[in-house]
Amino acid sequence: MLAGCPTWPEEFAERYRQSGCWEGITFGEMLRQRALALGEHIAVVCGEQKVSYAELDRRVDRLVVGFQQLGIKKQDRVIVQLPNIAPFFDAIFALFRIGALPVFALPVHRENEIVYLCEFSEAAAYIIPDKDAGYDYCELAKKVKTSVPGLRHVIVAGEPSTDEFHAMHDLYVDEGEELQVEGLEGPRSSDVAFLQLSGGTTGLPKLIPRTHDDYIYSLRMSVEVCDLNKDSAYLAVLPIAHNFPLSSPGVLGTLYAGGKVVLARRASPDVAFPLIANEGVTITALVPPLAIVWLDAAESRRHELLKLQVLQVGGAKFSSELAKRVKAVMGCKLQQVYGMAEGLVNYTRLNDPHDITINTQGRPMSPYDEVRIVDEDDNEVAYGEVGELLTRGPYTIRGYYKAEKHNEKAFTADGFYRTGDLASMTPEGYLVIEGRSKDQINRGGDKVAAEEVENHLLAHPAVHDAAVVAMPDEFLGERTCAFIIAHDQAVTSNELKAFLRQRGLAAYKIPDRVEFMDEFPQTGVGKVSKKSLREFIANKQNVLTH
Ligand code: OOB
Repeated sequence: MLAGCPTWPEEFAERYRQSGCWEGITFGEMLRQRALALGEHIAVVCGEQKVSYAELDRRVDRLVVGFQQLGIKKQDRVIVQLPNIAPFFDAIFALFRIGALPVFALPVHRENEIVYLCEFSEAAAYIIPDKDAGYDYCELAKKVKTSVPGLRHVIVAGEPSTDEFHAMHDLYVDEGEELQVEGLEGPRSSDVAFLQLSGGTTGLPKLIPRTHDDYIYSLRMSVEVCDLNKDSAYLAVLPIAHNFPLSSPGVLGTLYAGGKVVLARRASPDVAFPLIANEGVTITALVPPLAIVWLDAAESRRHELLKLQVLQVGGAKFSSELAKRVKAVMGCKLQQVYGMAEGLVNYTRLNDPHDITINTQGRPMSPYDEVRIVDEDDNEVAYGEVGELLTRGPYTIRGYYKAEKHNEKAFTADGFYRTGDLASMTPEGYLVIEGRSKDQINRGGDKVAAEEVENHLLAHPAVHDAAVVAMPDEFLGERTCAFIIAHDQAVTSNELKAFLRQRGLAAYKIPDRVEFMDEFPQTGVGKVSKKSLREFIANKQNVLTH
């Protein structure tokens, strides 16, 4: 097992194995099994390209050898920052087979995040597209490579702009050659398969170690709850490196079920609706702001959505008013999904009564998930009362990667993960998300750690103090407001935003609004009262809009 990854105590591991949660197979084996069973059945559709299960399996083997020839080996970490394109699957399954660990970055991440990920995970390689959505990832990689000398290889799924980088298409060895490569021991199912990025509440993002056993179990349960099979077609519109479209049931769940993954390069109805019609898409997943855009477009375009059976919405709270519109406007079932990259995933079930589907965020997908809702003293509260949600189970991590100190706070002594979400539970066991106790802004599904942005703001010479909070927003649910006490009264909001951009911070973390103050409101013990700041900005917005 990779050092720095806390794992389940043996008695729990034993229970999860005995009860059949953990099947004992790796991702590499899972793909091989599907290829043998399904052969030429289509696994992935990306634009004109259609890849069968057998072909995907062969491509992966050919790439395994290419990666090995570069020196990528078991337990190496490899940053994967790819958009929704077919080579994503070649790359991650090849790494899985070697036992190297993808570290999943999102396409929106920039120099600041990538340099940190490379350094913290001591990455051996970094995989990027050449360009995507008008952004040049080779330029980004050049900057990253200069800052991180230990990064051995940059691999481009596309055309590299410099000879220093490898074109991924050159790394696939010819068919047959892979048979000559020996000594591939591969990982065990209990090994960590990859590292996911956490939404974060601290100054620096945390990495989430997920094992083959635990993640494949989460796929199996998702597939069961979402009723996926060989005839299902899942449209990936959200970036597939994120846990929701990756595994709930997402693209990997679809491959587990033997279905067809359809990749969308853009999330807009103009791109996605024709794909739904032409590829016979049966299920897709959105965050709430996108669901609003789709609902509006669907009013006049319902004929394109006839095959769609299920629309999943999650990542942030979906209001019941919007939830009510889904069936009427889009003609398909709504499924609410409340999950987290750390593990626990909750779904409303496809046959749940309307009232539950509209008003709750679902219930845990596994009978082995343990959830507790507790007050500030960690005592359990009664049904219907609000408290912090704690969870433990066969696919929920026991600790972040190399974060011993933080883990003491983020997990209870008996291994429950403190989600930082405020929830209540109905007598039927369904969860309703009521708010958040963690210092994070949920910007329409994109998570922003207040402390991370505050630290960047504090690096500006004119900033004396900074406090970042959420402000309500009709479209995104929340946006980010930065309160600043400045040394230098001349500094402007635009200057501060430009400063953060210059530091290479991803765009979604740049505050939407900056407010200057002489001093911050304080709590009884003299801490900055973020509650007062949130109220202040919400009131100010109200005054402006009414
Ligand atoms: C998903 O994963 P993350 O890791 O980006 O974010 C997790 C956090 C949760 O702790 C919660 O604060 C929020 O996102 N969240 C929701 C929600 N789904 C996630 N808050 C309210 N309502 C919901 N339906 O976002 C994620 C991972 C797997 C499946 C679905 C979402």
